Amino acid sequence: MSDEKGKRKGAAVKNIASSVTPHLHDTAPKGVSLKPRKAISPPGEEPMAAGSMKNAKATNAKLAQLDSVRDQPEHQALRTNQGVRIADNQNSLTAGVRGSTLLEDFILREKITHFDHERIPERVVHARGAAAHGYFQVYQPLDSLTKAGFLLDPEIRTPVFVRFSTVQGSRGSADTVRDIRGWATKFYTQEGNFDLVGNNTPVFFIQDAIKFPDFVHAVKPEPHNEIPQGQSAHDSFWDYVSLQPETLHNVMWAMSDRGIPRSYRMMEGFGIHTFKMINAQGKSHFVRFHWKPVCGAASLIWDEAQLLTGRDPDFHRRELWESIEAGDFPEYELGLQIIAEEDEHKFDFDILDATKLIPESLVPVQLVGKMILDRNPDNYFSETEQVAFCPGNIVPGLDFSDDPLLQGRLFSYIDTQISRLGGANFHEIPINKPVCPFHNNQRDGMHRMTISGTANYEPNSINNNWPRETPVAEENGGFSTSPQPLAGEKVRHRSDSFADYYSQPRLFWLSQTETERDHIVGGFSFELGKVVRPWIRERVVDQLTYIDHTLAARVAANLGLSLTKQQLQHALPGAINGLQTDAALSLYAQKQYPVKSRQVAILGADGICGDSLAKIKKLLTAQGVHSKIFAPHLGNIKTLQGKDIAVDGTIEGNPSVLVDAVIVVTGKESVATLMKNGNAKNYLLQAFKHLKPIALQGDGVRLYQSLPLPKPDEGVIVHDDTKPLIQQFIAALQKHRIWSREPLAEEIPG
Ligand code: HDE
Repeated sequence: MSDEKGKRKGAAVKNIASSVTPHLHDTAPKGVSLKPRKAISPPGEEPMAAGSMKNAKATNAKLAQLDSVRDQPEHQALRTNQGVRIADNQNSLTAGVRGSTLLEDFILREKITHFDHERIPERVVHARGAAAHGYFQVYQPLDSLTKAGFLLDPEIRTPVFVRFSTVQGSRGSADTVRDIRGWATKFYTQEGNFDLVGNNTPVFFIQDAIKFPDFVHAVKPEPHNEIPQGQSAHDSFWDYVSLQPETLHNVMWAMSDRGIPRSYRMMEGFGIHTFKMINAQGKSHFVRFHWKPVCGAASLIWDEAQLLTGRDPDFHRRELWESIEAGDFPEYELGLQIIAEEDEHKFDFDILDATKLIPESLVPVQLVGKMILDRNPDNYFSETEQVAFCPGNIVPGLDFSDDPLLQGRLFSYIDTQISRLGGANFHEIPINKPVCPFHNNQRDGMHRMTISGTANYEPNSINNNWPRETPVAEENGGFSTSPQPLAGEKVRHRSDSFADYYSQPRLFWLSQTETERDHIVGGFSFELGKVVRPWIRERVVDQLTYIDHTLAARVAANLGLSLTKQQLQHALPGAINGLQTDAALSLYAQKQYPVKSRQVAILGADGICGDSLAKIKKLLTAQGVHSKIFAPHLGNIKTLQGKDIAVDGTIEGNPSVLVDAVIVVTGKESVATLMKNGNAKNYLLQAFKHLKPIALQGDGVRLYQSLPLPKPDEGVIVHDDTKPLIQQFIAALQKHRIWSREPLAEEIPG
């Protein structure tokens, strides 16, 4: 074995199925980062102001490949698609100036005809999405697990293209609806494309692919009136849920705060299914894939999420776009749960069942690498819309499991691309092309780009039998499926090991903080409150009694239902492999957040103290916090010290739902103006209601005092001096939201 190979061996990844301590066996080298919070890139190294800057440093094999097809129209003549220079792009060819238009006007016909065909079908699910380019690097060689080249060498930066999405709504729907988020990553590896097509929940609604069309029909808007858009709060969805208890686990996640993420950079991601990794010696392990956001996972408040659908329907895609433009790149660590083949049956559930997660307390997530998104697409349609993901795109060293949901997906994605992207050659669309060479004997079809050679079959002697097969080998070998003995009768029968639908929803419920439980009850109550048919509401509540009696009783009370004695005696499921709770299932159980990338509004008007403002901005920037000055009008405001300061936007146009926290800077005249401004007053009312930190400097406290708000709490920082004010403000921002305020906040009108 060469030295290089010896080095690459690295730390062997052990089977940890029997371990109960999370995050102990991370393979990140010492000093790089084991925990997402430590891995955050220091603020201040990157530009902080959003502009239309393209990150010049962001380059990789995929971006270079795309450069060759990027249109560069500068200093170019306007021409037809046939290359003819156009002299007049304003007037059609007519018989006389007021006469009829002539059919011979090929310039008009070409332009209109192309326009007529600009639309392609949107995705049948996950239609609404936003994407970014970036790269992935493994921390240490994972050769004890896999022979996939991009996981063997920490020096290799593998280009990626990531598309985040909602599931239910159409392409123009709002970002902040309550829904599952899709999270699809295309790794352009040197051995071919690997697509990790996951969601922001670790489980799915159904166990078998044959149910997918029924499930999607039920969740999509109702067929008669196409209502509601981007939401599951309607009869057909809950009818399906009430009749198919296997949906309940993912429904619990969707009704929790996970259904309304703060941003795409603050979500966890999951490959959901069990996959396999195969090493060079042919040894196979089961794995589940995770993405851990370096900023920590956090969500919106439901009232805020609903307001945002109107105030800024593009809230998530804008945040992703602007932070990349500002050089504040979203970062995520790739995590693996690894299970030795011989441990497959050690669990109280079936690891092939996509409605079950593997609790992190049973199998810790090992952080093995990092993904950074550092470049926005140049064209939404060409890249984000035309990208075609498929869970069947894997590379040597990876393999599928027999999860029946996964098996169905392997077929569906290619099939849907053929109609969505107009034929079998969608792999030639630039965003979908691998960065490694690809040659085969597939030919022709709609929109073929490649000019193929003479021999289109194999074996052939015309072209000396090129392109040829590659034998399976430790390195750079052809793909081989991991051998697995199979036997059995052909049956249509769900395995009995898939039959328990209630234990994991209960584990999820019991693992939540009180605040999170309140939100889950709120989520169910809101959605079921929109259901028209009373028997559907009743059946869902009945299902909840098998998960937890308190949960069911609280939702029932909100719906004006009462549970029978018999319902309250429904037996509840027991622990899972001895586990009653798992801290990893809670968003807010143990968190202190990094503040980098957080958005803060600074309110002011003429007469603001310019010195304080400058100091505050400096202190925030040093922490990587983005701050913007909002005033009653655009243009400049005059400071106490007589200087003009440019404002970033109006208070009206940038309401508090767009930011994480708000600061009112001192200045008598400035604060007096704000006190007469309804939008400024509403700013503090809503920020308080949505549990956001509020900092009031000097005179700023008067704005707060003029409002019907309770006495300042731990999240309302009042101070004259800038330094302690911002220190305490940052400490409050690290909590994400001031949860202790929630009971009082509920009394503030929405
Ligand atoms: Fe998908 N899914 N899905 N899905 N899915 C699609 O493919 C499908 C499932 C996911 O940003 C479609 O190109 C079936 C699980 C994401 O372009 C379609 C089944 C998970 C995206 C399709 C599932 C996902 C899709 C629609 C059950 C998480 C968006 C358009 C057997 C692990 C990717 C398209 C993007 C998209 C089928 C279940 C995630 C129709 C049949 C489970 C993130 O092919």
